[in-house]
Amino acid sequence: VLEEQPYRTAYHFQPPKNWMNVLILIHVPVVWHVLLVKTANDESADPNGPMYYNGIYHLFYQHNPYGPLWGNMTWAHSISYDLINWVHLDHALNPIDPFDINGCWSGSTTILPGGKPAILYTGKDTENHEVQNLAVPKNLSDPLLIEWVKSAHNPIMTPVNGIDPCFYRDPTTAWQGPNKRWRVIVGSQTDGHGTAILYTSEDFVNWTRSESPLHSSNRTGMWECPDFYPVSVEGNGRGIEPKYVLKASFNHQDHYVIGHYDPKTDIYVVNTDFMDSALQLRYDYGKFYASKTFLDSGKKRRVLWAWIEETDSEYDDIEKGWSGLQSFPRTVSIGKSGEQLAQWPIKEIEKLHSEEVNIHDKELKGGSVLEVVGITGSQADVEVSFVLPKFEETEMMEQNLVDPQLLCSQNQASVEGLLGPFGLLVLASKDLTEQTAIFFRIFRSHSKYVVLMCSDQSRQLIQTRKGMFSSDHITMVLLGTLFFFMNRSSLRDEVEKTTYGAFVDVDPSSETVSLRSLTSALTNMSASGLRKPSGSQRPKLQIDHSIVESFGGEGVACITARVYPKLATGKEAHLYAFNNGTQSVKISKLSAWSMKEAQFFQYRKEESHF
Ligand code: DQQ
Repeated sequence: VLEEQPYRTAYHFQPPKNWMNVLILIHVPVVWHVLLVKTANDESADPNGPMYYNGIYHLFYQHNPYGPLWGNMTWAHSISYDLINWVHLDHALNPIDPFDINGCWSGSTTILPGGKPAILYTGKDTENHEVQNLAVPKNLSDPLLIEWVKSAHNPIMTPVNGIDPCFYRDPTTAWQGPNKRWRVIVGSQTDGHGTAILYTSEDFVNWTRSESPLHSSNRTGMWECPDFYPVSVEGNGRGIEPKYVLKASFNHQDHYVIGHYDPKTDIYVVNTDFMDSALQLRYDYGKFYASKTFLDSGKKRRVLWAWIEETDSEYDDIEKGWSGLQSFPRTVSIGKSGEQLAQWPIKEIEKLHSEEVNIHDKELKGGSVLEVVGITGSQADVEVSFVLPKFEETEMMEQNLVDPQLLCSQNQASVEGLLGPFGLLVLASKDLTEQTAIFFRIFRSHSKYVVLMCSDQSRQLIQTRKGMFSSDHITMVLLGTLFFFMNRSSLRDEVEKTTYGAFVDVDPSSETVSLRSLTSALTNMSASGLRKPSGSQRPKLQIDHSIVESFGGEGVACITARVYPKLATGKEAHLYAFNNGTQSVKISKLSAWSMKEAQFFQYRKEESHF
């Protein structure tokens, strides 16, 4: 399948497509036959209602069962014992009732007292108005919770009293306040500004709108798929003091704020509001949308999923017969600064590790490229730490803090600097005609250093003094300057090749924090007593055919990119480390693993003959 479908992933969650296989799942006390059947043309979008329930992980997601483009929104349902291997079940919610006939849109699950899960979701009703609905498992003794029934009370929340029926959706997981009343928020907009409308309820069926929203912001438009949850912070000897994260999806990006929430009064006060801070806190600075977290009570962690869109054309999606991936699940917790979240691929990723390659203490001179051989370049997990030399000077950043994406676009992997660009070339063809560069550059901005992380997929005419990538691609020489026409991530013209950027762990008030995460040599250079980075601070990358997820600075700066190489597919995909700065850098350690394929099965229940 991977040969016919070079962009299908091996370990990122996707709906079934052209899979044929047989599995027997024995589930005490029932014996199930599970067969894999052929299906075609699937679209998968927002993760919905992920939950951990009675030892099983459930993932629901926005799904078009009839085609590879958005439409006919249905809640597809898959289950897993390890968040790695999945069984696709029957759809949980189909758009067939007056209150959701035009689509079962996004929502969440809540586990009610007594261990009863409930789904709250948005229905597009007969008038195309957005309303909120309730569904519960048909049979709680079914360990897989395959069938769900919609409440006879639906819709249970409607767009009245000034709520725009076209901007009213995506209820969160509900939570109980000290008075035991349930609370839930619904994404909306008021006068064009993003709003989280707050509702409360005694019985989970009758909901009352609170006078004030939980939060709103006049710096954003409509909020889709809000998420609201506590994150624990170590107090100064006062134990654990939770902060609360509010995430909202807008502008094709997932932004979050951190603040204090008083469950008695439902007053939420944020540290810095959406779009206000120079950092503009986001889960991910690449493609990552409509995300949703859940509490994994088994492993005591919060896990984050997101919809990763295609960036090829709709025509390509129709050709491929599918579109949309789910991000690899990440743990999310508060970062060391207490001001940002840190994400990391869940530990279970190690189950898929196969061949391993290690490189230690390898100097990368300016202008050099080093191939990492011995692993599957199209399907890999990579961790690397770079050590910089002692340095006196580096490039100045003109303004205090500018847009990192813009900085990355202007200073691509091939644009020589002093300290950087250095990093990895992934999904690269042997001759480097195709390559996606994940790299760092160090700038000085006034009295502090700033670490920029970029994911460079671009296709641009670029100018450089020296051509390190491929002399085949020199298109002209003008006044001693070389001009290169770089296709970078793909020779294909019709795919989007946006360059993404993020500042790594920058805390404008503390140089220590901003530099800690990258290298120990940076540590040496500073007299401010910076700590040596631990293993987990090493940048990490997950490569899976058409997706690259990169984690910098202990996971406070993450960038996900979709890449559609023409040459660098399957066995032709290579991995390189590179340095295109004038100063040498050292790889103190690089570990890379080929990744095995995760198993995906389609469930079909049959009469048992056992
Ligand atoms: N997708 C759903 C909506 C949500 C949007 C519809 C976000 O409920 O707001 O498929 O991608």
